[in-house]
Amino acid sequence: EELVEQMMDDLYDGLKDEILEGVNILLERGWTPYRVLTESLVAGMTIVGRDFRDGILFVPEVLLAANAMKGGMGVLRPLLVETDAPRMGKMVIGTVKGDIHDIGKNLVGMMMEGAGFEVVDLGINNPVEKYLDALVAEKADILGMSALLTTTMPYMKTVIDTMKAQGIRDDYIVLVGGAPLNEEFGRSIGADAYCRDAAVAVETAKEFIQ
Ligand code: B1M
Repeated sequence: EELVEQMMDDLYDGLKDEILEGVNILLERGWTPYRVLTESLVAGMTIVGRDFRDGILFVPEVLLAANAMKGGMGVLRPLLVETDAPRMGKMVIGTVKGDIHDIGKNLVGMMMEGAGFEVVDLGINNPVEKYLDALVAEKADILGMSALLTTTMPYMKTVIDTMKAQGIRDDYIVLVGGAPLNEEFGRSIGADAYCRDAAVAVETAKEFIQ
């Protein structure tokens, strides 16, 4: 698809208006919001990530790409969260302390809402107290934590260990995700599950909530 190729270039170049236009055109062509999301925006960001890693792109360019991606997600959001699915449960989600990456977390939040979950988004850079206060105040069923850095992912263990120390670990389903994690890491820190992507997060949450 030519337009999708173009959109990947536009995302790479951080062209938000062009991304908004592309998203709308794909929707008009009958693409599902999820397909637009994964095949144009997420795929485009993967290329940005590769060139960021290889030192071809730098933080300012990646910020622009992230901003363009968020613009596109803004168009898709109402479509993804619109649902007549029965109410499933409540999730508190946030990116861990020291980490400001939020695109993946936002995406998980949207997909969870679309599946009928209520989502409380704590944003980025969350210390353990923020998670625990929100879980209690919101009477949540699920804690979702996101980390994109190898240096911040260990903080997930800090949160789970604090929950254990307070005797509340088993009151919640704890799901973790983010690019540098894997199943083994999830197990080792005592999470209930590692979720590879937003779709897996939804499926996993549904399994646990039943
Ligand atoms: Co950053 N960054 N970044 N960055 N950045 C990465 C993560 C990196 C892998 C890039 C690279 O080198 N290849 C690298 C980490 C290396 C490492 O730790 N091993 C990196 C680095 C080094 C950094 C800085 C340190 C750079 C610097 O300053 N020198 C810095 C750190 C800032 C900080 O957090 N303290 C930094 C900054 C930034 C920007 C601000 C420029 C920007 C973030 C903008 C924003 O989020 N608002 C940014 C971006 C955009 C990236 C990449 C390119 C893309 C991340 C992204 O949005 N992906 C990223 C490269 C990469 O990941 N390959 C990179 C798209 C998103 C849809 O995928 O987030 O993986 P993802 O989410 C997926 C799944 O992981 C999963 O579902 C999502 C949807 O399918 N998932 C969950 C995620 N969270 C979940 C939670 C769940 C369940 C599933 O809970 C239940």
